[in-house]
Amino acid sequence: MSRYIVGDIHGCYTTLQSLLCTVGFNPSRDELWAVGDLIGRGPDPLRTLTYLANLDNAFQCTLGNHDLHFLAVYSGCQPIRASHCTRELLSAPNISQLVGWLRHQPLTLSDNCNNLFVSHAGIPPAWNVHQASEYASEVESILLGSDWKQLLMHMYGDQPDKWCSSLLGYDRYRFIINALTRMRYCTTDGRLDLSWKEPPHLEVPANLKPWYSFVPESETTLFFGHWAALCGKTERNDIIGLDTGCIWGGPLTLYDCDRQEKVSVPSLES
Ligand SMILES: [Mn+2]
Repeated sequence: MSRYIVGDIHGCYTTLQSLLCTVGFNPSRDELWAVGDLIGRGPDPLRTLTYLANLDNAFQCTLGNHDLHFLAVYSGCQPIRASHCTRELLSAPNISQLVGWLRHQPLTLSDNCNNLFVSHAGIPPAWNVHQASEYASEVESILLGSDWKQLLMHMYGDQPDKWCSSLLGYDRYRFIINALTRMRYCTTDGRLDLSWKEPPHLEVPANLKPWYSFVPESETTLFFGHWAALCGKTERNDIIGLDTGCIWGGPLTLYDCDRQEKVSVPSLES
């Protein structure tokens, strides 16, 4: 059994197949994990979701901001945007099964035996990986329950930007979702900055640092996607960025957990 963790797929089905073929992925033997943003902007969301859902137990993922946004569009909380390329998916005959499957996906994944942790964006300064999983599960249970559409309706917005364990209701869930699916930079006083997207080697305001620079070194390896402009470069061996911007013409990348190395293929989407 091999485990592979793939970066942001964004509906790039053809490139995904090329990458899985390159590493010899076999769903009857191997496991595929994904950091989220399975769909959104890319050309083949229907084929991508159908393929991944049909992998059954051979596949696990964390939800990304685009996956949650798609659920919000499906449930009527947000308008359809042509640039997100989800119109065909919304009218697919199997859409209610696919939406049900998506709602069952978590915001974090971990393997405590192998010290692996995955979330779409990372973890904010105030949390360790155990807290991140615990807070994620609060949102996951709402997403599975009867109030899931209300959650999606209230998830938009950048506030509150600082964690406090006494946060309640949609403010609490919004912070958890923003931290785990949208964060890139945090301020030196521990707030999420959800506006700055440039990579850290370019000029960045002095009070902003990439979220991972607040993470103490530990035995756990953190995997994330979301930040295409980083091209996977974090300067940390224990923090592995996997979004290499497939949707912007860059490669699609996965991490081979056995060999402990990244494998990339060029984008095949037009
Ligand atoms: Mn994202």
